[in-house]
Amino acid sequence: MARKEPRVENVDEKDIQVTSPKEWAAGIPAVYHSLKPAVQHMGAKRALEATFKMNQKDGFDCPSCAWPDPSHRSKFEYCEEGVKAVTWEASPVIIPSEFWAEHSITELRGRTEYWLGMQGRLTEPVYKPAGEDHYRVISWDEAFRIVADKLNGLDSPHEAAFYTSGRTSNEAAFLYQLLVRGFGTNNLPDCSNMCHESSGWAMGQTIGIGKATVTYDDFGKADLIILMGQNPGTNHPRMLTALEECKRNGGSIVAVNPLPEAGMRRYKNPQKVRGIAGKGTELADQFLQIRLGGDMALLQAISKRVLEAEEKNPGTVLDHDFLEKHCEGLADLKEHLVHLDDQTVVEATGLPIEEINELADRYLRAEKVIITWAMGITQQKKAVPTIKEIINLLLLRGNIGKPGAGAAPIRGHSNVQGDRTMGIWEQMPPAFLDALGKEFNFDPPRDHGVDAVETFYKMQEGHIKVFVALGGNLISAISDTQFAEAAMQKTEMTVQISIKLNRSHLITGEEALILPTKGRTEQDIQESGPQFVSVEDTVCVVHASRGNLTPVSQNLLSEPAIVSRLGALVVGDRIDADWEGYEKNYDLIRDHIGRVVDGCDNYNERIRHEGGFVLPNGPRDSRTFPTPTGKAVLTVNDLEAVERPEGTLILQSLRSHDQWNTTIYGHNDRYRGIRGGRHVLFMNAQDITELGLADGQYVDIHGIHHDGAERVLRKFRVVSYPTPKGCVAAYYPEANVLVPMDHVAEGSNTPVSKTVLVRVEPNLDPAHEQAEDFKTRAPA
Ligand SMILES: Nc1nc2c(c(=O)[nH]1)N[C@H]1C(S)=C(S)[C@@H](COP(=O)(O)OP(=O)(O)OC[C@H]3O[C@@H](n4cnc5c(=O)[nH]c(N)nc54)[C@H](O)[C@@H]3O)O[C@H]1N2
Ligand SMILES: Nc1nc2c(c(=O)[nH]1)N[C@H]1C(S)=C(S)[C@@H](COP(=O)(O)OP(=O)(O)OC[C@H]3O[C@@H](n4cnc5c(=O)[nH]c(N)nc54)[C@H](O)[C@@H]3O)O[C@H]1N2
Ligand code: SF4
Ligand SMILES: [Mo]
Repeated sequence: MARKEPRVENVDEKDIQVTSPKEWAAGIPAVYHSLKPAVQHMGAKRALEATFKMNQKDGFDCPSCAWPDPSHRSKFEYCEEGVKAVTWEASPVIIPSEFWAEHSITELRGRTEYWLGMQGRLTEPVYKPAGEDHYRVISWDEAFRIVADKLNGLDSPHEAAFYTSGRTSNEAAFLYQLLVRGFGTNNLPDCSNMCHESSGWAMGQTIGIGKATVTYDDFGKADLIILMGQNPGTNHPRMLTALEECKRNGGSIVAVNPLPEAGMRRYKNPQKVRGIAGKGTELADQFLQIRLGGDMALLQAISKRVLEAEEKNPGTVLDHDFLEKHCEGLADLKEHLVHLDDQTVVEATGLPIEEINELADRYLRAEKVIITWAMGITQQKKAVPTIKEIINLLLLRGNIGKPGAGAAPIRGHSNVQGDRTMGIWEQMPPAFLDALGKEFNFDPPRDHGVDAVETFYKMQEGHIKVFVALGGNLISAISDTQFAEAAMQKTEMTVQISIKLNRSHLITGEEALILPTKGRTEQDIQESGPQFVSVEDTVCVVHASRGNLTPVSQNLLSEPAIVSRLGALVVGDRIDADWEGYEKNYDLIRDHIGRVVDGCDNYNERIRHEGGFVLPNGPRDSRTFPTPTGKAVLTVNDLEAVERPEGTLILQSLRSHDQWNTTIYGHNDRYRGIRGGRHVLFMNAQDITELGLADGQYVDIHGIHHDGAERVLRKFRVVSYPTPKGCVAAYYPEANVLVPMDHVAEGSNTPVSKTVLVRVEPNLDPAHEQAEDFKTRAPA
């Protein structure tokens, strides 16, 4: 394919513009904005080929988020974000061989993630020898040999860590964990460690399974959906269609969020005439503008009101039959919540008591309730107990295991849930390891491996010497950027299997390699013919995904091919694996999956059914709870206030509308009214005044932590925004500099990216003292 030049605009943070935040999401502007870049970069033909196959039964799974497809699909089962993801991946712009001689690694480190991503697709394996500052192109054989020799030369397999990001297919993930365990370690950190790990722990300990207990159709059947700590308008856009369906069927929706996110207010469905012409559907019936970290108190307050209502009208409020048959712990929970006082709740949540009462009334009136949540809940110090409180509230009225009701952690990466099902976890349970060992005739390691945060401590201590990543951009995604980069640079070798350039390729070990791979959208033809892969969505539906575009280069290997070739050299015949065969025919991988992974029997056959199949889920299907006692557990959790000393603020880090995690598509955050920049700090107007600052002023944001280390982000613009007093927000991954590595959720070790203590000071750089060029929003 002919090289096309990347078009990279020069983004000057000085020209940032701010207007009022939007009240609605999607509709015509969204479709227009989404199609424009696709057509510009890809050419109309390739763009159309891509979008028409996205999320169709014979096409590829949208590589963006994990939101499910309805069983009746329209011709346009995609959203703006999906189109952006596909465009970013499938644009036929490639990095030429000369690039590596022209740019030193040091120079590239000065570039932004946006610039790096816009250079185009990686198509050749490259290698940076020790002591050099440039990558150079090498052959695939050389690349595999260098990595294998290094791994095989380690004193212990635990000196290597193997990261996975959640776009990886089930087939690649299964082979990868086999390679790692065959090699002899459980060091399998993944993006989930930073994402829904807290959900997995809390749900595992209470209902016995860390996955959503709802199906797609349940959203349309619910009387009430409570969305907590989630911004679906940007991060799961087609979820708004499911919410709209709930409303059309007479259900109501409540959003609990510090920010009035656009999609929560009004939604214009781009696939419906009324969405384009009308005002759209009002989605949220109630919006509770909660303080950062206040959710646990809110949930306890609602549960307490449920229990009080039962006291008043015995036998009519709780689902006694369900509680007796299927649950334990009710008495302790009752006893605990009696002592909760309203004052504590009001302080923690910042919510008027009337709003809390209103939500309790809504909950009591509804027969079928779904609670959904995402990063606003999971990336908190008390995330695990908070999610346990979600489960408590649901269990009290039997809202698990019946139509239109359930617990719904909304996953991020398109296959992050499938990767876990396939064994990507540093702590897979013994039953899985037994089955794996039996299938491949070896003894898998049993000691738990390291998670994402632990990986960095082990690197810093010199215990992890080789780092391999199957996708992702861990150095930008993890907390404490300075600490993390220093730790990564202590390793002896870093190996990144990637589709595009990112910062993780530039913060390297002594030696480093980049192995380019095919994307989800691209055809994958092997010796036995065209191949497909499979993925699992947020509601446990497993289905096939077939790329249809011509790969941007014929030199690319698929992820399963890369992992098999490494497996042959690193593990070889130490286990009974047909490494050569897997690459030729992915059915062979699926045969193993069918025998090893719970719920995947006859995988090859069932994955070929139209629309795939649904994995079993005890709580959802039959109110069977795979806990040690066979019962769902109501838990007692102690509240702890988020401390905010005078003069400090609590910062959350979040996603803009123009990014995919660490991938920056552009510099606008349309729904929040930001154009042309990302270096902004959203702040409550009263805080701005009290701190003697002005809207639009440049400030420095200092992290405050007991270790006293300097963590600072300089020259960010203050943007007056409807966020609760004391709570500020900035974009991830820029804000990761401020999150201390040991600031993690209790129990799940997930970085607490949503409550970081900071201090804000005027930036004293004379050139920026005045913010005259700042275009403030017109008064609302
Ligand atoms: N376009 C796009 N789609 C994506 C992604 C992307 O980057 N871009 N990322 C994917 C991934 S991996 C994930 S995990 C998901 C993330 O999806 P989200 O969880 O929606 O992502 P965030 O931007 O982190 O937004 C967190 C939301 O929680 C709110 N929040 C923060 N703190 C609190 C709190 O203490 N309490 C409550 N109640 N709310 C709070 C924030 O205001 C914000 O609305 O999206 C996935 N989809
Ligand atoms: N402060 C803060 N930190 C956070 C978060 C937050 O909200 N705040 N969110 C956390 C969350 S929820 C997550 S999930 C993590 C995300 O952490 P990661 O999953 O590590 O990061 P991504 O940005 O999703 O990874 C993007 C890279 O993946 C590669 N890639 C894309 N598609 C493919 C593919 O098909 N194959 C391969 N091999 N590579 C591919 C590309 O090279 C791209 O640069 O970040 C976490 N970090
Ligand atoms: S909602 Fe998520 S999976 Fe669906 S099209 Fe949009 S980005 Fe893709
Ligand atoms: Mo995520």
